[in-house]
Amino acid sequence: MDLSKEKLLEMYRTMLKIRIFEETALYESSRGNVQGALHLYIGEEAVAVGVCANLRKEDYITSTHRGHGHCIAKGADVKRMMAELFGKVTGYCKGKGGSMHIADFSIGMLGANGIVAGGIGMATGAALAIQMRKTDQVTVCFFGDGAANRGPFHEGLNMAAVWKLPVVFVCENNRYAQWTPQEKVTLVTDIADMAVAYGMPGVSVDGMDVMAVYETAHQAISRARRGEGPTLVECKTYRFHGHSLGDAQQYRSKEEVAEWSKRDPIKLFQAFLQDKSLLTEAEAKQIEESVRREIEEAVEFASSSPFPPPEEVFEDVVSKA
Ligand SMILES: Cc1ncc(C[n+]2csc(CCOP(=O)(O)OP(=O)(O)O)c2C)c(N)n1
Ligand SMILES: [Mg+2]
Repeated sequence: MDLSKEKLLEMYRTMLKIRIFEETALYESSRGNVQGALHLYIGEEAVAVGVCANLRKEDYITSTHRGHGHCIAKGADVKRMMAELFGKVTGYCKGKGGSMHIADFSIGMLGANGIVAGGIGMATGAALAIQMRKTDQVTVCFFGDGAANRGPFHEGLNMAAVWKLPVVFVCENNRYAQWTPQEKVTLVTDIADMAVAYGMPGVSVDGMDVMAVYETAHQAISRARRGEGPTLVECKTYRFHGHSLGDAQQYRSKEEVAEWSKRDPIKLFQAFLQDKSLLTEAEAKQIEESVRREIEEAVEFASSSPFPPPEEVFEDVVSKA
């Protein structure tokens, strides 16, 4: 696949941006500045970036409880994201939603989602809307291996296949649903094999390799854009941190984490770019410094923004007292 140097470096920068955003959020959480839960995407950056590098601004994505990477890869503003984590009025949900409710319709980011598999029905519906409007947009639905065992997975994939909807289902198989290993709850090794049940193509790809993800997603997204229907893409990946903050991680060994960490997707991509003489050590450092500055500015923005005023506590919420 022929991608320009500019595009490849942009992908590299976005992966770093996700990583540094989250490392910073974790640090700020330890200082008491983040309100609510944090599910870190660290280790899985190649999936969001490899997929979203194929998307246009007007395309849609749906996300999960582990959504920062999807938001950033689709072009969300890290200042408003950080402010949302800090519970500030300048955040995406005016500080009332937190990490799991970030959405930005202006860039087609239809929402993180605290309900496991909740995005599958939304993505299918958004794809139906595209089909009815007869545009060539596509929807990408990100979800986890755990979500593949919930009812909406069956309903969404079946309907999307039958109606040939322009949607790509991207399963981020990080081997665990909270503390439950995949093999305890799913007897197929490759979740991509489940696609057979719906009559759609299913492809399994190395989710630590951003170029492999890009190429696989490219095929699936192009197919959807041509009106040929959905694909199930399974990305084999791994989260380097616990499920969320305070996870003692007794369900996996330190050795297992260390083994997967050797295939850190950012380091792999850096090595790939250096091997192709597309990135020097000095350029890598420069990119990292510029990303660090951008995230520092986001923290400054979040810190200096006010909390929502108490008199607005019942505004923007679904139910009122
Ligand atoms: C319907 C529903 N059931 C249970 C939960 C609690 N819960 C939150 S995340 C999670 C695990 C999800 O695993 P997976 O889909 O593999 O995503 P991952 O966390 O690995 O990214 C569970 C069970 C929930 N949020 N929603
Ligand atoms: Mg999982």
